[in-house]
Amino acid sequence: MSEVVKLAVTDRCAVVTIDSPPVNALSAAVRRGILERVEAANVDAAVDCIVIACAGRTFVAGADITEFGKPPQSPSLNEVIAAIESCGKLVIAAIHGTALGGGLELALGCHFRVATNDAKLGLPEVKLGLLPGAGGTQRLPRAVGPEFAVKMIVTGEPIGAAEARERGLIDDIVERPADGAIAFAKRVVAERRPLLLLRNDDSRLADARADRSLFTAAAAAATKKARGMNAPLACAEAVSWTLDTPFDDALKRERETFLKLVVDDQSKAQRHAFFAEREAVKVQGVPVGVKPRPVERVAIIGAGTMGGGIAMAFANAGIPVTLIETGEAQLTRGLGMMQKNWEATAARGGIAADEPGRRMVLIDGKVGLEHIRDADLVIEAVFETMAIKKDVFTAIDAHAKPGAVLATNTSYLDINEIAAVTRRPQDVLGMHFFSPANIMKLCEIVRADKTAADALLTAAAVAKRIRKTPVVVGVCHGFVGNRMLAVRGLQGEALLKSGALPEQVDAVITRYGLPMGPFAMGDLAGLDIGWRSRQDRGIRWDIADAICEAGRLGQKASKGYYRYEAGSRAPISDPEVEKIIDDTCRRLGLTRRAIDDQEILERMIYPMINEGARILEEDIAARPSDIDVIWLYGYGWPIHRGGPMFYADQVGLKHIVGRLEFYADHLNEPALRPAALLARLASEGATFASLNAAKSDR
Ligand code: T1G
Repeated sequence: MSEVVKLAVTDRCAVVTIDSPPVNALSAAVRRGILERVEAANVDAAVDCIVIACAGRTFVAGADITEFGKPPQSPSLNEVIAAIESCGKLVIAAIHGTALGGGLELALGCHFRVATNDAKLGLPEVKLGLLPGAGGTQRLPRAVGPEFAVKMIVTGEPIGAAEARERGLIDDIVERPADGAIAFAKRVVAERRPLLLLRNDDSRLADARADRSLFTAAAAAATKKARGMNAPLACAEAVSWTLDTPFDDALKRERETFLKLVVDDQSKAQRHAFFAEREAVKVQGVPVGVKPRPVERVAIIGAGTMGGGIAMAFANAGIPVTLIETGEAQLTRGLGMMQKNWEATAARGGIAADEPGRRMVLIDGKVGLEHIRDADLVIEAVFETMAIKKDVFTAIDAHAKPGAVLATNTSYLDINEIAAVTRRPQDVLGMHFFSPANIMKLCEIVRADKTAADALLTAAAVAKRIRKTPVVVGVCHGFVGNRMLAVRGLQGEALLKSGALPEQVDAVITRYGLPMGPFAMGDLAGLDIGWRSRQDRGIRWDIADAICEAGRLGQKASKGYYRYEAGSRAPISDPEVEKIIDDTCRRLGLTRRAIDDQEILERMIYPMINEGARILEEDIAARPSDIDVIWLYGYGWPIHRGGPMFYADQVGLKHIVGRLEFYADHLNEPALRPAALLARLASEGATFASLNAAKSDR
């Protein structure tokens, strides 16, 4: 009998307990175990009802994602659920933690569901480029109605127990899952309530079948943000079958659609992203037994856009913050921005109306660096010049208590140089947040040469506490993300010289799936930032500099690579820009030519992949999948493309090497010559994924 699924009979109730850590995923062994146990309980005369429960921290968190793409093993989840539905006894699911994907589908196959108050219930398959493949698209609408079901399934967002009961997804909220389920089952038997299966209950579909418009509107609203992804549309279509297709036919079509999506590149990319994120948080190269330092109080220096956003991220996680500025005026402005942001979120219903006040209370605004003395973690977010950073770190060193972790939010600068101005470089590292820092999920944790292992673990642990994804990287100019961004920027400049226009390049990049192209993004951030940084380093980008010299600094000047109407952020092509490009190229003796979209895509993305390979060669990133996580959560890389290094494997490294060599020769750009690692992997027929596997404990 199964080891991962146990059976115990109490008071004529069979409790089937799944015990397969860490999240009771429905592996083949678990599916077999449930089937065995349910069949055994069904024929046991001493049993009246069956409870499906889980041991450990959560109910079933879904199918076992590691099994996807491998030969299917029976029984399938549909077979397990069919066995539950055809068993003649009352079956009830006892939920705690999360009931997700196949886990919720299993529960939807039961007659009743109870859950603990903190439970979360959802069908997140769409986040893996899939749709629920074991009846979720047909049973959930019968539980909560098709309009709400399509929203849950297309967004993949879970709901809490209270809302689940209110909407009819669960029948009751209980203290202790199994005991509560047994008590509920006893009441059902005592009250002789009918044992109705969702597959046979179309009562919640009647309105939508009578008037389809509500459902159509809900499906349209839910799929609005599909942006080139197949799964959201497939999910909405499957739910629509509840309105016009018999249950078993729809179940069959759902399965066929699932099998199509599971082999699709988009789902492979999204499954890669799922595991890449979980690998990234595992800090490499830390001796066993090293523990993070305790962090209760945090001080943030600078209440500007970044400092304010970082402080909000801490307060959002309930962690008190001392926010330090050089003067009252700056402090008041910073605090005002934060209050306004939270109030805007509350106005949109993103947080409760009283939350802005509650979170502002956690922010203690101060003027003067002496106020960092009690902090366990100090995060500096001041102006991005080395001189100012060094001054501030000298002062931090004077005031911070021994053992405090000292982090800089620099986006580019050499953290070894910053650490060297302190007497405790072992406590110094980078915590590079992304704007807006209260929203963006990524935090690059930059390990400097002398950073202590426990300081590193402390920063990673704090990042997770404020719901960020920490990725550890090494010190170089721009670390991982911005270093690759600079290479893309350089190619953007080169493409304009070759003959492309900003709007053509941006269109290719947004069609690929990124939220914005490089030129519109430059205009949003302000072109003077890059211009100043190039001047500091004595670098000239002819066209970009000419645009700035013409006073076109971006949205803040109502013109940059595009022009902007007053009060609008919509980029408008401007013939003036084409003239600047033409004049600059004529002055440089360059002839521009027609450029097709494929060349633009290759010259935008392949050099980034090449730089990614160099970053791996230099151990600035530990794994190719870390680079993917950085681009997915820091730069809006489309999740259904998996990240630049995953994409490289899909395109084929040999092809990319060939194209880079072609461009290096024809554009006379030695920098495009393939990196040694990339060339080696390509010649060996190997992949970046093989490097991930080598570094993973999976
Ligand atoms: N399969 C395999 N491994 C899983 C897993 C799963 N479903 N869920 C988590 N893990 C591993 C994870 O890789 C990590 O491993 C460890 O468990 C802890 O996870 C038929 C098709 C449940 C909210 O999409 O959202 O059902 O790194 O670090 O932060 O229709 O895990 O330690 O080696 O994330 O506390 C649908 C996926 C599947 C839910 C817990 N289900 N999981 O979060 O821990 S498709 C999902 C989560 C499906 C059916 C279809 C989260 C969590 P390691 P963790 P956490």
